[in-house]
Amino acid sequence: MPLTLTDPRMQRIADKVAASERLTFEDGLLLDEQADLHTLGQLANQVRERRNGNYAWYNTNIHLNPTNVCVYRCRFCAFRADLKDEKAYTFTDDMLRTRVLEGRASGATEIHVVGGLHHKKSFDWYLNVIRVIHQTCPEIHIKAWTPVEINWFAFITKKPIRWVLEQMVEAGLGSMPGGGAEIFDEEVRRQICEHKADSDVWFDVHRTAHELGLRSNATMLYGHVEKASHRIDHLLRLRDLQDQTKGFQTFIPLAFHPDNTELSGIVKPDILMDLRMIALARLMLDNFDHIKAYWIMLGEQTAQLALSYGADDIDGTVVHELIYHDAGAKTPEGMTVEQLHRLIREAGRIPVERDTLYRRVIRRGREWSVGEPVHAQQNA
Ligand code: V47
Ligand code: SF4
Repeated sequence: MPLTLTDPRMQRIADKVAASERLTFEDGLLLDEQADLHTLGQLANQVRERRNGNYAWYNTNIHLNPTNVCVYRCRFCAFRADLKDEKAYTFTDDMLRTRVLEGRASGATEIHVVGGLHHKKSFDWYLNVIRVIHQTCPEIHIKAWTPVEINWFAFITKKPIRWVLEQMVEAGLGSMPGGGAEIFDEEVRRQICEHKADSDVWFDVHRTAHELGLRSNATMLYGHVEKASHRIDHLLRLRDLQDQTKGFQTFIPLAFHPDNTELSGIVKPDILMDLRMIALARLMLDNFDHIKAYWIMLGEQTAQLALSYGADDIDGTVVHELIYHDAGAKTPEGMTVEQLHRLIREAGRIPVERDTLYRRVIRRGREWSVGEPVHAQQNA
């Protein structure tokens, strides 16, 4: 029987949540493995409403994956291609400009840039991707590269990670997304993404980015070979770095999509697991302001429900998303602002447009500007 508040251990956890006390590894394990879903959701919703009131954040953004050619072969990845594959592609400068101008025309305040590690492309090529985007539309915030890419750039240039990040910032980089985290446990990494940057590198890059004043996000890929203990360990490692740097903004649990991957024998996590992960993240990451229900990956209805299970952010009007759609996501590749508003209001929340740094976006016709950052806990 799933545990509810009639169980004394669950009641102790509920008391801690009510008193804003930190949960332990053992608490997390109990919640992940044994808690009744709705009890878990109610506890997470308490934290969510305490921090973010009734608001649900979204942003108007576009995605750009400059190349899918990649030296690595992560077993969960359906996006990558070999150089000679039919589906291999690489953006030219003109394609970059076209995509960014398309983004500006649709009102985007952010561009999210990640891709493969192309062994024929130099660091200057990657730097140029950021420079061209920035020069084409300097008002659009560039959220780009994962530690896997930053580490690759350090490897090909034989320069320190700090130097790589500084070059990127000079070219126009504004912040970093949360990808490449997968599951930090080394044995799980060996099974799903051997050879790729390890968890020490992932943390080193984010720590350095935070030291340079960049904000970043964090993710966790769940629903493949990992166990509950790996998930809790993952969340606690993030909580530790956040205690030290306070540089993370948002945590995004990512459900594994198995289609067209080497792990296609695994069944995709169901809605119950998706909601559990959102709630668990909200409860364990007590020093993260935001938990994102990435609707592209969860589907619209699960994302709506997630807004009552701990999530306060729903990502954006993402267009041209490839990573999940290559892996079988059936959601549309983009959604309009009107559709996003409807989705959030139907869930009983108030939609608020934010920029990448969680400042309210104020729109007048086709023009937009930003207000002050809205700090979590001030909104309630
Ligand atoms: O690192 C790859 C994951 C990540 C699959 O920071 C897969 O705002 C599931 O990090 N099934 C990239 N997941 C996406 C990402 C992200 C997405 C949305 C918002 C933000 C943000 C970051 O996608 C990769 C990997 O963990 N991924 N393939 C797959 N088949
Ligand atoms: Fe390459 Fe990223 Fe796919 Fe891994 S997840 S194979 S690093 S594109």
